[in-house]
Amino acid sequence: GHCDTDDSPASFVKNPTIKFTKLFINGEFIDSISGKTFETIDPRTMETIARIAEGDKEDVDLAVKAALQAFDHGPWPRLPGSERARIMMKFADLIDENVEELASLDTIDAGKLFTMGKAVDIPHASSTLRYYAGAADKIHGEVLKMSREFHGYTLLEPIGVVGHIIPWNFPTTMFLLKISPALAAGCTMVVKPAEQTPLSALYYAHLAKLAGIPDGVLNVVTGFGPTAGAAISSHMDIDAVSFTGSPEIGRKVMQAAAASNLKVVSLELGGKSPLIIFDDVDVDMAAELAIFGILHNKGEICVASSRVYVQEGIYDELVKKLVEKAKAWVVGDPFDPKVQQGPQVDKKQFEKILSYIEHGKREGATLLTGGKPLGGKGYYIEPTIFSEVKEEMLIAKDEIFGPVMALAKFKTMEEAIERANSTRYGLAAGILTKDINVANTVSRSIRAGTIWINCYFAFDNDCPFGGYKMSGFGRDLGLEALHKYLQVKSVVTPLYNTPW
Ligand code: TXE
Repeated sequence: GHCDTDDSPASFVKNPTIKFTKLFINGEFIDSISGKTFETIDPRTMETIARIAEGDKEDVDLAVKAALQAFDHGPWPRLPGSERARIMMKFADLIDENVEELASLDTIDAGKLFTMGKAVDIPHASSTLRYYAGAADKIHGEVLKMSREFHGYTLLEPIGVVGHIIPWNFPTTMFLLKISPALAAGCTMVVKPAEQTPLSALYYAHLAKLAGIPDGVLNVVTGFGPTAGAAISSHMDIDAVSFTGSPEIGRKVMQAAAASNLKVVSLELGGKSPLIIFDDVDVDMAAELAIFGILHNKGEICVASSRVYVQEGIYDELVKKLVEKAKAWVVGDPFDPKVQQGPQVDKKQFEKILSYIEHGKREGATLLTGGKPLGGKGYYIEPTIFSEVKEEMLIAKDEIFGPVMALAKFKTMEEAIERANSTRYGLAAGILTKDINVANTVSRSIRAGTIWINCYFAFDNDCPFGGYKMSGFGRDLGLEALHKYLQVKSVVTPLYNTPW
């Protein structure tokens, strides 16, 4: 039910002063060249929080110039890895020291739960920085086994100037997940945060400078996709672009990269992840995990367990529990510690979700619970469950990116594998069973980048994360991600008979 009690936290946290609203280029906060600004909106109140500098192509040019200068002549790529690590560790400490303010910015900007930001998202983001700081002085190539009398070895060099284009659903996680490996590698970069959530990104830029990251290494250009975003993907002096967002824009990023300088592209494009629940599990635990898998972060999560397949033996019992739990799920002000689900990020997403719900009804799926906005102010939507969902329905095919579960019944493991794979996405999958043979078979049969067995959302800095199929390519996190930002150079010299 709706919850509007509002007892904690303190009001200064709920109404943070917005300190940074300008572009961060070459170590300075500056206005956009055009002087234009855009509004960032609080999805709880639908009111403007602040006006933010609107970067466009010329501003991206300026940021890339600074990044190129910092790459070609600045200290960052030339520092010993241990020195980059020291500065990154300091950056991480500053994030921890400002955890409340940062969590608060993401709550007002994205409608995210404050308690979750403070306890999980922000501390995890600083841990990501520390993970890659720890790798910064361990980046090295190998000695090659040459077939003739040559000495050959590889050098791992930073790829150059990197562009990061990120979405709004995890403003903090996305920002740190992209910049941390690139910083460790010795790259310089331009980040374009999503237009819905620019606030924390600018705060991170400020903290990076305080930590001692040299000017020009980390630039943040706030603005819109078709202007600032497209200027990054088509820039001639950006060597690699890392994008997280929709498949539609991922395609555009790749096209722009191809049409310009053939920059290296990596894409993370969301998913329609199946959670497969077998007969032998604890039904209550399974229901808990399935509900969390779709309702966490209001369903605005690329690995949401948006398709739930339940084996017939426990189907009726599980469905009953799912509906009970969905009805008890608390939707309301994300600052309230009792609340489990805040508002959707903006009007566009809110309307998109509601239109998928209408599709679901028209396509003949059974609406078990939810299906409506909460009413009143703010982009709140009821936790929604559809059953009898078939793979050919739109609500089973498309990423809804909201609190909408698509439920289906299955008989055999083979059927579950087949149906779980019948999607163009391949980001993640969950398997709940006590049978090790089933877990092993299914995990190897699902075409997805991450498989969670008897858990869900079990992210770790050391776990590479990314997609199969149309969920994209390239990996974030893990040592794997470091290699997106490194070039391999082979160096060869004669062993004995130098000709002079
Ligand atoms: O994404 P966009 P939107 C999915 C999710 C969601 C849908 C639409 O299903 O409902 O996408 O969300 C920038 N050149 N995901 O419209 O447009 C844009 O400014 C370069 C899944 O917000 O892809 C923002 O910074 N950049 C996902 C970023 O791309 C451009 C997370 C993402 O926005 C651009 C978000 C252009 N032409 C949405 N146009 C995930 N993988 O987790 C826009 N952008």
